[in-house]
Amino acid sequence: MKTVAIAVIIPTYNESDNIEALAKEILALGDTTEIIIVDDNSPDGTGEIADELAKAYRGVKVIHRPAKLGLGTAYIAGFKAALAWGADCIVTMDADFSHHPGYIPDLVARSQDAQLVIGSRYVDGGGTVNWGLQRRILSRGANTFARLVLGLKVHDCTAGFRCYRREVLESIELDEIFSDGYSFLIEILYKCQRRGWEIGEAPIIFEDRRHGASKISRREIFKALYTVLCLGWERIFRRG
Ligand SMILES: Nc1nc2c(ncn2[C@@H]2O[C@H](COP(=O)(O)OP(=O)(O)OP(=O)(O)O)[C@@H](O)[C@H]2O)c(=O)[nH]1
Ligand SMILES: [Mg+2]
Repeated sequence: MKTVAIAVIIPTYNESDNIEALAKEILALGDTTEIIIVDDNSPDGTGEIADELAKAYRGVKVIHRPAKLGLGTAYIAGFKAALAWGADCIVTMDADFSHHPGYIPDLVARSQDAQLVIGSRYVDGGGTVNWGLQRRILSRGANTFARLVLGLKVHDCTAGFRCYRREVLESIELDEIFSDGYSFLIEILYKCQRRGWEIGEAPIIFEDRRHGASKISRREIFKALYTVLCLGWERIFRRG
């Protein structure tokens, strides 16, 4: 079988306690994997740690951006670099160990049958641990809302642990995506479904972050709500 070139994109903002251990676990998965860290000038020195990793390991690349420009645009920068590098599969994941690297081989294997595979908390065998009631309600509510308004078929629309086949990203005008933050995940999923790509879900257990603080603000939640409503509006007027 042809070897699959895998790029793993990790957006980081203040992940100095996580990034080194995570990168080492991913590198241990095999030498066809390239890690692309997209750091937004983290004040805690994550970018410098990433540079050290890039010096020590051929499979690590770093994209430095001047300031916190948002999760969505960080993914886009990573996607462009991964496509230019020649990746067949592009995996996205958080830096905080909520997305365990041990699931990467399963996501990649399933991407032979579905062009986009979501590491899903909301299918049989998936779930969350150490999540408070408020967090559970927020996540479930966001998913139900996005599914209803946009007709999304997958059960975990806000998951950041994904494996995209190269052709999926090539089919989307990345620069036309208007979400710069967390709602990027819903917007690109919606575009993938509209393009007719096969989208699968693989169960994952999502663990609360090991170190550091969450970057989801109230503002990001309202922006996500707004994005879903805008896309829903567009869906009504551009049916089909
Ligand atoms: N480059 C970049 N990375 C970001 C930005 N915002 C968040 N991140 C990273 O994106 C990933 C997801 O952010 P988190 O704060 O962990 O969000 P979350 O996992 O949905 O929330 P928690 O469960 O509370 O951790 C982490 O690796 C962050 O460091 C950003 O503006 N720029
Ligand atoms: Mg997280």
